Amino acid sequence: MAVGIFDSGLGGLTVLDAVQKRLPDVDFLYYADSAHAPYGVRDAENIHELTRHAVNDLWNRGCELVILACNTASAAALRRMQEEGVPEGKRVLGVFVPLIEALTERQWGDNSPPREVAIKHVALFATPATVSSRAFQRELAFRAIGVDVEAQACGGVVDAIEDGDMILAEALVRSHVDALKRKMPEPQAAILGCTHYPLMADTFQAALGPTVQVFSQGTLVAESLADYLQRHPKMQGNAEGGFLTTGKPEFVSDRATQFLRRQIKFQAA
Ligand code: DGN
Repeated sequence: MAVGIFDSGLGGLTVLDAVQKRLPDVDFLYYADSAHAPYGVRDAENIHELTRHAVNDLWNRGCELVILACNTASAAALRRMQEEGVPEGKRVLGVFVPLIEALTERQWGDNSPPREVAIKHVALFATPATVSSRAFQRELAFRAIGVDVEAQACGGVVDAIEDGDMILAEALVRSHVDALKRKMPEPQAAILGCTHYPLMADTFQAALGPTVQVFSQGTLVAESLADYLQRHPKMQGNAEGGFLTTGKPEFVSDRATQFLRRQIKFQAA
């Protein structure tokens, strides 16, 4: 029994880590499309194609529920995949809704009309593809009115983190926060809308200042998933847990072990 977790590469391991801590009795089948990562600089059509292929693979391996841990894939592909229709008994969910529910203090599955919320000025930090999709703003508009979102495309941060160059990653984060503040001097909240950014949460918080509430995804997704599985226990499916990659398994295992600081062994997808 395993829930599928899809990411373009290793970043989704931050989400996996959080859901495993929250749900220690649930198995997960993690799928990294390392051969095509990063997605953040690809066009929406290509991201949709790659995401659909990977999600189909996870469904065919017996996962009933697949979480798109990748924001870029959630932004470019999720709504379209849901509209195209998913096979009977299968589900695919993304990472934006738990974030937006936390921001708007709405309950999971609350489909009432959009309403006024307390936080009015929100900074969104994400990859260029997520920012240009405007998917976060679209989803937010279904649930809240009067919220002003200023988005900052954080080019280079994912690559710096994946290369283990944290000094460069920190410098880039600071310069992206400065750029955001030139457009929105006093954000009340900041959304870290990329799998990799929780690893830089302290740098974001320091650059933004102590009054800004920083929302990261891992724990929010974990809470939403725990709630969902309690109501839909059969969605745990009948796949075996583990780690799959479209890249070279040994290379990806080494990088993943460094990234998460625990031993991880990937197999070829
Ligand atoms: N996983 C991607 C995201 O959350 O946007 C970041 C990595 C990438 O493919 N650019």
